[in-house]
Amino acid sequence: MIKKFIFGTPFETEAITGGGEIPAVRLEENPGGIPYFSAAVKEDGVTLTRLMDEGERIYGLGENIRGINKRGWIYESDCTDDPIHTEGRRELYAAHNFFLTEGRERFGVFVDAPQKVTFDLGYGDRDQMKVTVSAGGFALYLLEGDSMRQIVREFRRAIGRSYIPPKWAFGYGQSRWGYECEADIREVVRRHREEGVPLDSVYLDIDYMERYKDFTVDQEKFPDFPGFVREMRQQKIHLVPIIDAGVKIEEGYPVYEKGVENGYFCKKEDGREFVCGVWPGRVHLPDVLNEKARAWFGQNYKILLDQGIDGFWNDMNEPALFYGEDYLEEVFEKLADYGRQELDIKSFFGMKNLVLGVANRKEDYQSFYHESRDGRVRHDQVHNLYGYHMTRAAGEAFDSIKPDQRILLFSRASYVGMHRYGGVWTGDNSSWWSHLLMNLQMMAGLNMCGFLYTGADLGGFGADATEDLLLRWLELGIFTPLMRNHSAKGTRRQEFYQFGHPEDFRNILGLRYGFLPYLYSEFVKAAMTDDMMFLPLSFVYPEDEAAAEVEDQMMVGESMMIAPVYRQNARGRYVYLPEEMKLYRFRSLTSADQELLGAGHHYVKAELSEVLIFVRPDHIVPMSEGGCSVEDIDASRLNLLHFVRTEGTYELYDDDGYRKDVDLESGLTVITVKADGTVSVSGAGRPECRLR
Ligand code: MIG
Repeated sequence: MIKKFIFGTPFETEAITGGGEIPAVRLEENPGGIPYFSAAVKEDGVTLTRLMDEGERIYGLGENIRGINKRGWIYESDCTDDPIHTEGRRELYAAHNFFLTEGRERFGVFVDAPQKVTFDLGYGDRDQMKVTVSAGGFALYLLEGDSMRQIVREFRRAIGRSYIPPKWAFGYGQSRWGYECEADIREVVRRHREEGVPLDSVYLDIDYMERYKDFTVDQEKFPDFPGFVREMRQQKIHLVPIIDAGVKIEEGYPVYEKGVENGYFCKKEDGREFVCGVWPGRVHLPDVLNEKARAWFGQNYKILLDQGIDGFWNDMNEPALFYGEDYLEEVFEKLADYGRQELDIKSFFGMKNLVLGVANRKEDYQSFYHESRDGRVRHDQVHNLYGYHMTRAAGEAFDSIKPDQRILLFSRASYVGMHRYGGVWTGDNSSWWSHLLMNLQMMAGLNMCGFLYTGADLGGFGADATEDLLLRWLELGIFTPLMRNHSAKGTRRQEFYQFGHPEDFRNILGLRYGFLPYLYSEFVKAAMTDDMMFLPLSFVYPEDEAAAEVEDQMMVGESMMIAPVYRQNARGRYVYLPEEMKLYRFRSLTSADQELLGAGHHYVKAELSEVLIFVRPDHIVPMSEGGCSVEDIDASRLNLLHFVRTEGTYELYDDDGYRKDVDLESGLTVITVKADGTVSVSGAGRPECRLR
């Protein structure tokens, strides 16, 4: 059951597809009409307040810091480029305004508002929930249902089907901000292939471009780019270039010139283009909220598609501003003043903060406009939609340019609705053990908000990784749909071959390719049925009070649970089993031991390069025999992990990995295992299945 409430004149975000059919109650006319909350309308926004009961738990809010249960902190939806993801942060790159609460009452809330929204979930007052939407109109949806999972499904149905990437995008990707030229990339590929460590993609960060200009390729570093893309494809490698939001201001650069000619960039109040600084130096921001500008920006991706590229990542689209040009001039004037003074404590910090304050400045976001379908709108009022519509620009263009082929696409900034066009990576995390755990915890919230194709920078982006951190992180990463090792310029390099034990990496990553049929099947099924692929234990075992408190384990699809090790020097960990399960402890794809564990708490051993999975009763996990790339996987021979007491059935989905018109029914193979060990297979494919 969905109920809709509106306040003022909400900006149409297009997060909800078909929202027009849901009758809406006007909050102004009926402020007491909203169940569960009391509403207070003030000039600077509307606050909804509600008393929580003691045991109430809150899930959702997508990409955010802290635990699976979000209670006890204050979160802000205000897409921000800030690479320090510590426990004190309130906002990251995304605005995922959906949460659900489970206590004496159970309901979901989606705040459809593109401006800043604050979710105080027991921060100001530990018993109170306060949702504040800053000035401007908004729509609010309340969802009720018999279970948390059902509420999520209902929400997901309302926001439309999640993006499905090509199958190769489930392979391992190696990335590094700092791969400069062909030779750097060849080296990455050669090392993986030589050591038999699987690899499907290498990412091109900003250095591939000519002076950081979108849709260009540096001719000196890549003299024959299409030829190089082909060479990589022959090695079964996909190159995935980055696209930044800002377009360099440079005479003779067609993207810039076309944009100016047609008025496709964001403008200031005086009608002149807003100028800010990002990697290319001075840039304009494409007005992706303007339909025509969006279509134009999207068509530019064709320049790279035509050279053989079939995947992209969109960056800096909060949008991140190193500085706004007008303000920078003021800053320089003030600095000149400081330069004439002898600095005391006050003036020194004044100067320091002045300089630090030029980036992502609130007033700069208030100084430019979009030409949306609903007319002119000031950026800060729709700030959280920018990354969404930039990615939508690409996604819509792909539909017209490549109607029959899935193109990989994911973004840094996002809003609910973007999940239909692409995935997200979770931005500039750090090589910290706490971020390994955070990666796991975020998965559920992201899934709830429609983001299924998602993952973190494995090994951590900022700071220096150690070998054990990377190994442990990959042991989680082999289950996340987006599986990419990425790191920042200036940090310790973290390709597997920077460390001394290639066999460990070969074994762990090899397992991903073993699990791939299952992971791909679970992913597509989740997308097609508006379901989650990563579920907190409490979503599957709602009656189990101990399961509700588990913050470091996750259900992955219908058959298995994972419990990664996220502490340095640990050689095992405690796990909680809501029911009896079969533990498979993998040392490699071909070597695993099995153990039956009863419901309850257990200490389980997990040496540094061992991967544990827990199979649920009467469930099956089909595994392939691996491969060094996704296309090498032999889907016709499967080994079944199984824990069958009476009978277990698994519906395995598979397809060619490219077709856009996914049809679940026609791609399903039904695999049944009986207690006596008989295996039967029917449906689409007829893989040869053996028990393991
Ligand atoms: O301000 O392109 O999150 O993945 O390597 C840094 C360089 C810009 C931020 C992205 C990161 C990428 C980096 N970018």
